[in-house]
Amino acid sequence: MNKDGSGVINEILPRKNHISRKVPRIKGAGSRGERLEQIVASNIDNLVIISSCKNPKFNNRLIDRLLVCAESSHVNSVIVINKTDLDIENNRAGWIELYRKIGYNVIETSVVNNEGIDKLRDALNTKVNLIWGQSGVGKSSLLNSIYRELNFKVGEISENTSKGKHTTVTSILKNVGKGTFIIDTPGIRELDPYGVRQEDLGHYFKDFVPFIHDCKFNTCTHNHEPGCNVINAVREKLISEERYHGYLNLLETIEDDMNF
Ligand SMILES: Nc1nc2c(ncn2[C@@H]2O[C@H](COP(=O)(O)OP(=O)(O)OP(=O)(O)O)[C@@H](O)[C@H]2O)c(=O)[nH]1
Ligand SMILES: [Mg+2]
Ligand SMILES: [Zn+2]
Repeated sequence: MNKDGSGVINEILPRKNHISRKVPRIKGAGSRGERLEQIVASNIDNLVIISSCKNPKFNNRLIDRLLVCAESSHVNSVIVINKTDLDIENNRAGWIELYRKIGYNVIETSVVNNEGIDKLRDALNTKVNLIWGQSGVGKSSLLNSIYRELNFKVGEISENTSKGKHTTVTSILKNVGKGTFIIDTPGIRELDPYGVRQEDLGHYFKDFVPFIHDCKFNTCTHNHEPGCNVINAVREKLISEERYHGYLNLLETIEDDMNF
């Protein structure tokens, strides 16, 4: 309890799940050393992954990393592609098709055009929602447009880098009524899932799962092994090459850091 009487713990509820990551590296500290688990939130129903079409540019690699966090924690994910008003060429279409085909709920939104806001509200309704994504993608803006009373601080985008300026600096949980909770979080700079072993990573790529069991070795990491059915599926275009490259990129990070 704090001196002013606030912050009382009434009851500790059982933890049905938790979302975690490796503690981010300190800038300039090098890549050596153990990276501990940072628990971001517990008892989550939805990991709401916010991305943007532009400013900052669409980042499918980060989406894939966030999906691994959700899958490995058995948490449902919702993918939001925001700022559709800036994507006049409709570059997002292929990505939307890809993630929907895998089975994810993908919602297109624009705070400017008020597009998809009702759909997003419905997806969050009666759930505990962790809102996660890069700085500047519009996490706080989207929450403000769904729940007018929130009035979260919204930042601008740097003209030079098209990136956000880390406006939200601490995670905030709010009860927005009818059993709906939202957690707005600061923008992610880097994200390494915690406690995921090389031989398990493939299981967290939902589109790989139907193929994994026919790999020659049951410890297959789908990288170089002979008789790998995931590699076959990529060749036959049954798995997207982009997803496979995202997988290899993550596999390498896990290899780099044996301490988890
Ligand atoms: N064009 C356009 N701009 C948007 C949209 N949504 C948000 N923005 C702008 O994007 C900028 C960043 O929005 P924020 O809501 O602060 O982004 P955030 O994800 O909360 O960023 P951090 O708190 O830094 O992690 C602001 O200038 C918003 O006005 C959108 O749908 N379209
Ligand atoms: Mg914010
Ligand atoms: Zn394999």
